Amino acid sequence: KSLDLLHIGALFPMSGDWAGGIACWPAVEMALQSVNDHPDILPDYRLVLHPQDSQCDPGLGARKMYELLYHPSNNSRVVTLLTGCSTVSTYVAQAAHMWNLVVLSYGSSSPALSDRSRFPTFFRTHPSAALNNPTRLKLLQRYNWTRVFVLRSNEEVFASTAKDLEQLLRRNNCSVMTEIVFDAGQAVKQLKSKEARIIIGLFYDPLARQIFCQAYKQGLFGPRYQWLLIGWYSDDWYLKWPAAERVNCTPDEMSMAADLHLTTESMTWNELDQPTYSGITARQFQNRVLERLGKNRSDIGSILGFPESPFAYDAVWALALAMHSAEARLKSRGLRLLNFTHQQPDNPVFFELYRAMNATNFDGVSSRVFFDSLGNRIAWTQIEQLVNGRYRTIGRYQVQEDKLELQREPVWPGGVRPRSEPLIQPLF
Ligand code: ABU
Repeated sequence: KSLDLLHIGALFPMSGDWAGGIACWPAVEMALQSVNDHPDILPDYRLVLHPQDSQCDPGLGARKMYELLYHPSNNSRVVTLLTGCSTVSTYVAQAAHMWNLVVLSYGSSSPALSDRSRFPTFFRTHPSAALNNPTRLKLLQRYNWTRVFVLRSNEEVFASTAKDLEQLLRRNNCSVMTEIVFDAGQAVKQLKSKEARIIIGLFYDPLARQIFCQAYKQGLFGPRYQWLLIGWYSDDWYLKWPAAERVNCTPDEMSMAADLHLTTESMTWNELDQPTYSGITARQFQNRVLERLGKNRSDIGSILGFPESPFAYDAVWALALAMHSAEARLKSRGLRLLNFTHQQPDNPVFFELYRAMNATNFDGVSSRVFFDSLGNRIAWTQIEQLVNGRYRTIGRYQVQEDKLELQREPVWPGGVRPRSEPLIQPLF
C-alpha cells in the first residue's frame, strides 16, 4: 500500500567544536530504517529524514533550519527537528516553537536548555551537563579539595554548567573561583598566579588542546595539580587535531600535560545484554554503527560522536513512539498526523505530539529513556582517568540515591594526592 510521508529535519555537526554528527548521523539512519521496517509502528507512514550539516555553528544551524522550513525545493512539511551541539540547539530551540516544532536533541548538554520558558518544546535524550556537577562535588569531598578553580570558555553551555557548579560547591563550603578563557596563554597564567591546584575545565576539545599546550609550556601539570575535564572528548583528543588547528606543542608534550587528568560524564550505554525496545542489544547497536562507519571495535575511542550515538538512535525511537501514540489519539477525533501545520497556533497534532513526548518511557540502547518535567534525561555518571595514554574507569555515581561505586582509587601525579591549598597561602 502507499504510505504517507512524515518529514523530519535533522542538523548534524560534521565538523567544528563537537563533530558528533560523524557517528550520530548513521545511528539516526539506522533507527529510521528499523522504525520504517517495523510492521506495527506508524504502519500507515514512512519517516523521511532531511539531514543538514550545521558544523556546530549556531548561525549556520539557524540558516539550515530556515532552509528546512522554507526552501522552495523542499515541499515537505517538517514535523520535528533533531539537533546536536548545544550552541546550535540553543538557537534552533528558541525559535522552533513558533512553527509548532518539537525539537529533540541527541547531542546537547547545556544546562541552559532546561529553561522551559526559553525552550518550550525542547527535549533531549542527551543528559544535561549539570548532571556531572554532583559527581564533581563527590570527588572534591572525597579527596578533601575545598579550594577549586573552574576554567571555562564563554559559550552558554559552559557558562550555565559553571554557574550550577559554583552554586553547588558554595552551598557545600567549597571555595570556587572561575576564570573565563579568552586567550589560553593568559588564562593559564592567571591560574598559576592564583596558585590553582585543583582545576575543573569546561570547554570544547579544540580549546582543551590550546589550554593543555599552555599548561605544558607554563608547567601547570604533574605533581601538585589535578585537572578534572569533560568525559565526552575522543580518547585521543590531546594527540590528534584537524590540520587547520594550530597547536604549538608536540603530541608527546600534550601527553605529558594531559596525563592523569580525571573526567566525569553521563553513562551512555544500556549495560544489560538484552534486546531493547527496538529489538537489538546495545552491543549489537555498537557493531552496526561501526559497520556503517567501516570501523572496528578498536577504533571506538577515537570516533567522534560514538558515545552519543545511542542517544541519537533512541531519539528517533522516542519520536516514532510519540508519533504513533499521537496518531492513535488524533484518530479518535477524526484527525491524523498529516493535519500538522506550522502556522496554526493551537495545532492539535503539535499538542498531541508534545503530550506524547512528555510521556516517553521505553528501554533504549542508552538505557531507559524518559524525560523529567524540563525535558531532561536522567542517568548515571562515570568517572575516568587518563593513565599512560588510556582512559580507565575509576567508578560511577548516581545522584538521586547518592550512590558512589568506586572500582579503584585514581593514580596521583608524583604518587601523592594533590592538596587544594598551596603550602604558602596566596594573598587573596
Ligand atoms: N556530548 C556532546 C555534547 C555537545 C554539546 O553539548 O554541545
